[in-house]
Amino acid sequence: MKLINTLALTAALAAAAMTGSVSAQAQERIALVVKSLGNGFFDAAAKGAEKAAAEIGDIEVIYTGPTSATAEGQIDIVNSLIAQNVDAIAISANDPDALVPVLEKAMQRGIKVLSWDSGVAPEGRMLHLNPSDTALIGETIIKLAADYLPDGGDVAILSASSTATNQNAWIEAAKEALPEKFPNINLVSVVYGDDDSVKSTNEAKGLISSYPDLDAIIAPTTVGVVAAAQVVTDMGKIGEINVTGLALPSEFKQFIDNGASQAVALWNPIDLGYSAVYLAHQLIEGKEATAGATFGIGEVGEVTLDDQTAAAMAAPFTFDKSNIEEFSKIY
Ligand code: RAM
Repeated sequence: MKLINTLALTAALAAAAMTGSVSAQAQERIALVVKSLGNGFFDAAAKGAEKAAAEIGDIEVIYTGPTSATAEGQIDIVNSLIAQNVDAIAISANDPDALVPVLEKAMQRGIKVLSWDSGVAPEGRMLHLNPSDTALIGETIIKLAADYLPDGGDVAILSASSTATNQNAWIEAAKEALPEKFPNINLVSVVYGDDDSVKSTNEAKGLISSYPDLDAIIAPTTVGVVAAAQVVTDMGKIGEINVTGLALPSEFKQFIDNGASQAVALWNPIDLGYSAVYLAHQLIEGKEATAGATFGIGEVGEVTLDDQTAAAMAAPFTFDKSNIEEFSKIY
C-alpha cells in the first residue's frame, strides 16, 4: 500500500514538474520594500536579493517601493503585499514608528517581517539588519571630513528624510562622537533632502549660501552626496568645500575624479539585499528570531541577533582616488 502511494506520488510530482507547478507551489515570495524607487543604492541591493534567491532556489523577489521616500507610500505598498499574501516583507523603512501598525497586521496574518538598512521599531518586525555598527558609521562620517581639516572647521550635514531611522541614528552617533573625538569640528547645521535629487540640490545650495565659511558637506545618503557634489562642482567651490559621506562608487567616482570630494565610505549594498533574502528565507522556514540566535547569510557569513533582535553586517569601507575606479564597476 505504502509502495503504491509512493509510486502514485512520484508520478504526480513528475507530471507537476513537467507543467512547472511543483516549483510554483514551493515558491516563497519575498517582498523587498525600499525607501523609494529610482535609487541606485536600492537597485544594487535588489541585485543581491536576486542573487540570494537564485542560490536558495524557488524564491520570487518582489522589488517594490514608493516613488518618493515617504512612510505613507510604504504603508500603501505593505497593505497591498498583505492582500497578495506574500511570505515575507523585508523593508528599509522611511519612519521607525509609522510603519508599525501595518507591519503588525502583516505579522498577524502570518507574514514574516524584517527590516534592513533603515529599521522599524522592534514591535513592527521580527529582526533588523543594520549595514554596520551605528556608532562606527556616525564616527566615520565625521572622520571623513575631519581627515582633510587638520585645523578643524565648519561642517554641515545633508541628510535623507527627517524621519529616516538609519540617517537619524547615524547623525545622533556623529553628534556624540564630535565633542570628544573631533573637538575642532563644528557642526553648523543639519538639513534634509528626502533622498530626492532636486530637494537635495536645493538644500545643498541653501547651506552654501547660509554658511559662507563652510568647509565640508557630509551627506550620509547616496542620493544627497551626489547632489551636494554636483552643486559644489557647478558653483565652482571645488577645493573650498569638500563633499563627503556615504556614496555609491558607481555614481560618485566622477566627484572623486574632479576633486569635489577627497573620500567617501559605504558598505556593499549588494551584500545587504542578499543578506536580507537569506534572513527572510530562514524566518519563512520557521527559524525563531530571538536574541542570541545566529542566522547564516550565505557567502556573506553569519550574524547573531542582539537583545533588540538586531544585527550588523560589516564595517564601512572608504573609497578615494586609489580604489574608487575598481569599486565603481561593482556597485
Ligand atoms: C540612501 C538611502 C539608504 C542609505 C544609503 C547610504 O541610498 O537613504 O537608506 O543606507 O543612502
